[in-house]
Amino acid sequence: QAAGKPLPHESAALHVSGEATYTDDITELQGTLHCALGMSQKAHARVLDMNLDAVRAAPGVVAVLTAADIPGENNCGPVLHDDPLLADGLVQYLGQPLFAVVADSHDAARRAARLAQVQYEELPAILTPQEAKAQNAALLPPMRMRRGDADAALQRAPHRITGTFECNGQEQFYLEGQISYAVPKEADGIHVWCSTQHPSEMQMLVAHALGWHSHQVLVECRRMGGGFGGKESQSALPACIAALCATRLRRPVKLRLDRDDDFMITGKRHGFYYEYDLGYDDEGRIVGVRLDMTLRCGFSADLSEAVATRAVCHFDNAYFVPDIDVAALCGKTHTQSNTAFRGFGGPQGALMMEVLMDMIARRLGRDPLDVRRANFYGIGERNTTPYGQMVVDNVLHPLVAELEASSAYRERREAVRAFNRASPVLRKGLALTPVKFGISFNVPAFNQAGALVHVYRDGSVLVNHGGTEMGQGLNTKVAQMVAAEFGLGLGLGQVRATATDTSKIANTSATAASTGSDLNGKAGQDAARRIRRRLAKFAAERWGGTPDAVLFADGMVSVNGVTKPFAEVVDAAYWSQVQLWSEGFYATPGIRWDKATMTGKPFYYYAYGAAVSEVVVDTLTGEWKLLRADLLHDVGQSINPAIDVGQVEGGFVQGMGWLTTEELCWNDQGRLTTHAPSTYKIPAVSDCPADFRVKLFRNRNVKDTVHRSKAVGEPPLLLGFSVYNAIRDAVASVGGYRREPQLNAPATPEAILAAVMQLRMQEQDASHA
Ligand code: MTE
Ligand code: LUZ
Ligand code: MOS
Repeated sequence: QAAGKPLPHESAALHVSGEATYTDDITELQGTLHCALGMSQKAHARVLDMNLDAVRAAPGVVAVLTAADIPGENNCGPVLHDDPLLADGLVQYLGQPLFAVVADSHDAARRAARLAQVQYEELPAILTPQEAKAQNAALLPPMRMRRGDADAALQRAPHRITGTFECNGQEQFYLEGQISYAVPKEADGIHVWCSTQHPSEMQMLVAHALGWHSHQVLVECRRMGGGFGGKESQSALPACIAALCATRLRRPVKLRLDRDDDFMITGKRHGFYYEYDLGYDDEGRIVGVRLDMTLRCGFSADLSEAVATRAVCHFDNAYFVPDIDVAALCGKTHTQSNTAFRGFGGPQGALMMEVLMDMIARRLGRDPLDVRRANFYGIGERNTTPYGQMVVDNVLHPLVAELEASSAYRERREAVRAFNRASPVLRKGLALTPVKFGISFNVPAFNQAGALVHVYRDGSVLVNHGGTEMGQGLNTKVAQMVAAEFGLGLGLGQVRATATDTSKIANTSATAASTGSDLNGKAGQDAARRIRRRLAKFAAERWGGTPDAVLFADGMVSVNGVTKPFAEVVDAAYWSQVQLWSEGFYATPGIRWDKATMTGKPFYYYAYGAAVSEVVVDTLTGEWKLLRADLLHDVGQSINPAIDVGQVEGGFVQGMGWLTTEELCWNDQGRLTTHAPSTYKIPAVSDCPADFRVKLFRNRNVKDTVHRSKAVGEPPLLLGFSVYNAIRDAVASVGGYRREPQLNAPATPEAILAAVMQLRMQEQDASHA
């Protein structure tokens, strides 16, 4: 009964009443101290002297710790060991933590942290991906994926476009900032409550920082107030520093980053710089591409290698590219170390392709949808990706056809053209963009998960799994899958999910790559099935019939004409010494990846979707508004349509924010000048279109996923491209659709206005000539 129903999020009532407990809401133990970080004021410098006397003397200060006070490894980098907890002699970005202050209040700690007197010897800083590329400043070996002969294809292509493009990064802006609360336990143990997508990684990094074993560290997270990738690796800094201070002082220590500090210290989505060379034929079909991408990685590697890999594997998006040569450079910049953000490089790869699609269409004077269709992966032919995986589950043809009709795309294209002919100042734009997103961690081993299900004697069920809840509804979905096995619902006294806890499930993967419900749903189902099999065997022995014939439905267990409440059967089984709890495990089959050749089968399946957006742009001010958006997204057979629609809407709006209003600016000193909601603008409720039509595509995963569902967390973010492309379409109307707007992402009003003015000037020049 529970599977496939639009049930409310398990914590919905707690979220709206304010009762939901986040890390900062945990009742503080007596003697709790508060930590704040002192930050570098230079982007790249040697620290000549750090005078912390005034910090130590400040009111309320209990201790000040520096790199020298770290007993274990001074690192919180998840892959390479290049991410110091506290800078040790060298600073590599403005905002880098230099020391930790522990005081009796959060405010006292923050005030004291500003009193340090630091002398620097400044070093040259690299502040943009272009500079990193020019200086060949790379954090990792360059990456390259090739199929066929791109150069030969470009030579023979009837048409060619070359140029450069840029997209900026994006701050995760989780409503709950990074936070950890560390409490020392007996015999060198520590319990860390941490807002994290990756408790097992936090456990390991805390152990390394303390020079301890993993079994001494317990990390727990009931829920996050959003993660969006920002708490996949970078929850480690607060976790390790809080743990360090707590073990040193033998008192509970909380480290909560203030919003500004969170912006200044933690990494964001990678901004990209692209150089492209594209060949196409008269139909608009791509013949060959050469693409060179440079990532703004920041000062350390973090997850950038996997991000770059996903970017390279998503440049194709929905399209077959016969001859291709894509390179990616993990550029080192002296800025925050960029990290996971919803889509994990996929959006940056696919955005370039979607911009190119519109360029081809404009040059050929064809409708962009026709050009896109001509390039779609085929069914049966033209269906192998550049990395060698066959696209066997393509639903783009029917999906896009359905959206084209339901959104009245053709009629509205005509209407937009007619409107623009009659409107000198306000210009409308329309775009349909598709998405194909690969599901699985591109590090094959990470595709595993565990769960622990307890059935108590009263028939109530407690579910624990290795995934984390960040608002996306994972606990609800896993509880639904477990409830379904027992014929229960999610009501009171039935199935309840508990906090993620490293002492319950070991060696978990990050809740990331949208795989949370695929992996943990299967693991939870596995655990529940083991218990159910035991219950069925018991019931058949007690009441007759075969175990296979035992039915679990509507809170009852039936066999051989006997029907009993679930709780009664459970209690009877207990008295017959039946084990009523179980672990469960799942590993995605068949994932392969060869890093050297960049080929394999990195994805279990693909999720698809498409969106149509219509905007109106004021060409005198650059302001714009999204008038209507139609979204059609494939989640396979939905476990919970209410939650899935929420994910699709949220992803779309977050993608729109990235490409339009959210702008990260660093000044020439490397200081991030947009570090608070006053200067960094995420979309608000009022930015949602008044006419917002969101539908789930009727589908069933061809792969054996839990309930035949598909992952939904990240793919809809790419639907936001349609807003950006619609803005470009509106701007292009100023040049009679003959010229390409010079418009990078984000398309802020300033950038839109500049692009409009440039087109107007070009038009004037052309008419004078
Ligand atoms: N939805 C909410 N409400 N909050 C979040 O932080 N993170 C996104 C997505 N949806 C996020 C979210 C990201 S980056 C990922 S990878 C997935 O949720 C992770 O959860 P899942 O794998 O269970 O879908
Ligand atoms: N790969 C991926 C990863 O595709 N998505 C992720 O979130 C991720 N995280 C860590 C390592 N590889
Ligand atoms: Mo999501 S970026 O994979 O945490």
